[in-house]
Amino acid sequence: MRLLPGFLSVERQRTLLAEVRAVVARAPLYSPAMPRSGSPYSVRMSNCGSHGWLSDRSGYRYSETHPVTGALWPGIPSPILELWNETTGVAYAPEACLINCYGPTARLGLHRDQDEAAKDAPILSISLGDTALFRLGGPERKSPTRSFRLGSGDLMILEGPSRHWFHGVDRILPGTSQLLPEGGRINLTLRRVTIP
Ligand code: MD3
Ligand code: FE
Repeated sequence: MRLLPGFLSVERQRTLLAEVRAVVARAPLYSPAMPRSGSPYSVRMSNCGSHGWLSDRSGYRYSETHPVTGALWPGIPSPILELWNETTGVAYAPEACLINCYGPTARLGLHRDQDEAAKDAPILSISLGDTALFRLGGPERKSPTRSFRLGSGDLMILEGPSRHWFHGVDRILPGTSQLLPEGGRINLTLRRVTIP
């Protein structure tokens, strides 16, 4: 895992935020349901890219279309693709950009990302807005965990073994960033889905 704290200048954060706003205008945030129970996540989501990550009663999967509008996901904006090229060191493009939107009380339980056929491709995480208390474990649910803060403009690259580790967001620290006028946090998770 590589953590790049403060990688993005405030100007670059604002550029990314404007691109995310334009995506969400076409592909609105929605509240996904958890498999089986159908309980809503506290995080609202949307996607851009050819593959969008979805969760609903029937499980987790990638879809080419928005679950509410039925439209194809918007493309991944070039400033976001440029960040992938700048930091991951791989020659192939990401296919999925999941947009996670956290209000002041939203959280994300400990889980692994394992819905991608491209199991060895890196994952790039971009944090915007309020700081998150992030938890990173190990290869098994019972592995010891540590927690650290992800602030606005921080990047995290998951590559090698860490790509498969358990992780989650314990909580958001409200009022820690001025980037989003409405408060809260936006995380962009870029992934390769199909085998390059
Ligand atoms: C560590 N999102 O959407 S991104 C997710 O901040 C997700 O919204 C979190 O976990 C968020 O699946 C964390 C950082 C991240 C992404 C993938 C990982 C951390 C990871 C894969 C392995 C280990
Ligand atoms: Fe994850």
